[in-house]
Amino acid sequence: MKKRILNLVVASAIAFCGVVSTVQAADKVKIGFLVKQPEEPWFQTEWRFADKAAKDNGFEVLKIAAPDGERTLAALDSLAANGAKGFVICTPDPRLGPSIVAKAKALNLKMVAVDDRFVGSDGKFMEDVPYLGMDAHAVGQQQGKLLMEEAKKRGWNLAETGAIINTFEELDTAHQRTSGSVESLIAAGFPKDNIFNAPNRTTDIPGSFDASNIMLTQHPDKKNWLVIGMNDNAVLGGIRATEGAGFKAANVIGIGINGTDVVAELEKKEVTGLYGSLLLSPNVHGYKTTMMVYDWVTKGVEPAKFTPISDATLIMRENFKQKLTEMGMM
Ligand code: FCA
Repeated sequence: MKKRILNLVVASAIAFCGVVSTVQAADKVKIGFLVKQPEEPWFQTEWRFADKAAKDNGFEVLKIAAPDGERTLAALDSLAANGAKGFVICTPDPRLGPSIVAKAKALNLKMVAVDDRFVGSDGKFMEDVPYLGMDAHAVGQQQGKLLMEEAKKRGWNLAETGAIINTFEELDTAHQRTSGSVESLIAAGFPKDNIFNAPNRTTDIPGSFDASNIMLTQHPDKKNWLVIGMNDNAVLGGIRATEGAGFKAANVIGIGINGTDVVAELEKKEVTGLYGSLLLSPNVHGYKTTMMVYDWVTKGVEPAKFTPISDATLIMRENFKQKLTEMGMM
């Protein structure tokens, strides 16, 4: 009998705890984190650190894929319906800015843009929307400078060297990076006539592979290639294209941007044309933007309109594991 009563007490205690924890979960502040390319390790890393911010501070992050305008706007409705108070977004298209702002206002959601800055109907940045991003031009300049240093180290004849520039002009951050890179090439004495723009249709490996491939076919006289692009995938596609065209790793130098999306490449047994990547701070991008929204909705602290993040570290085969581990990303 005693045992039965004890069991009953334990059971009701468990049930009570269950109710309490459900209530707590329902009460937790919810914040959305929408990204344009959830398959990219860059965005997965941002998500991971957004989750860390939530765990450290006892709130919840709703991670949502937003690959196009329709799904982005629908996601905002469902965020509001789920009781979210705000969101961070890397938009699939900066020109969606005005519709996203209007929808967020109507649903009473606070928002911070990350990585890709909103562009208004006048073609100018929507500077009223809080934004966190990197100094894209400076990072591009660094990419070009490092590529030239490595080409010089290899003793390449620049007259026989081509540079493929994987461009994506409709995205400002991409334009800033690739134009910065080209500036550095020219400043370091790279022949202008050997710089070939390869407009990418999509910002992924197939997009840069196709565009780079066309350039390689059009310039069969070049013996060496520099591969440039706005991020790791834009460079990786170019590297794959040089391999397809029969170039050896010794005749190709590519340096990515992001650092998150080259781990598998740098782990390959055989050295490839990908020399390294400029590792940015997706940990900071993910954690900080999430906290900006959280502090805004819970404490009324309005975030700065522009938060620049400027660190970029060159990672290569020799140091990538150590650097990524140091930053909690391995
Ligand atoms: C853009 C790119 C991402 C990353 C980010 C900082 O959104 O698409 O790969 O480089 O900027």
